[in-house]
Amino acid sequence: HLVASMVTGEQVEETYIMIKPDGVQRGLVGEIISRFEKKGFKLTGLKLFQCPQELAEVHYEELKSKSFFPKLIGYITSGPVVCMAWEGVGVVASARKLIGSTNPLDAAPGTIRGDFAVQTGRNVVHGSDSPENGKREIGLWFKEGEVIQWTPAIAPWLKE
Ligand code: IDP
Repeated sequence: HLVASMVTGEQVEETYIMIKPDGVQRGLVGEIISRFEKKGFKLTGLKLFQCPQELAEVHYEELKSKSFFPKLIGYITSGPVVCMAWEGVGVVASARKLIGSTNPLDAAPGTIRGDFAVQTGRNVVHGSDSPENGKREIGLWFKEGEVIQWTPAIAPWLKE
């Protein structure tokens, strides 16, 4: 990985993707996972999880001063979420494109939020906003041993 990425200037990254409680309640789990799978990224972590208040607060600590923060914490802890780690070249920015704008009314059709949501407070899915935050968030949400390194058999059909 490392040598290939240094030669081509392409960086293998990790991102934390989470199906929020509304996505789980609305039966969108399969649909959302499918979009990342079909794109060609590698799933390295996956679990259904009831998020405790403290973890929600740490995950969203940058938004602590916002007026919507208490509601955001209430939303994220209101039911189970699906936690995922995905790996690939440029996966962080690409996943953000697949997810669409924060406000689903601004999100392009074809994106997850564009296709399945109407309000910022119920926008179905989370994706890390930088490679650094991808690593940080995977570290927050997954325990050691829950993220698996593996080689998909189709790898040569996705990257030359
Ligand atoms: P992002 O999820 O697209 O990266 P951020 O600005 O990082 O967007 O906000 C994190 C999450 O906080 C949003 O996905 C959304 O669930 C919630 N949020 C952001 N702004 C608002 C708001 O104005 N009202 C309610 N919830 C908000």
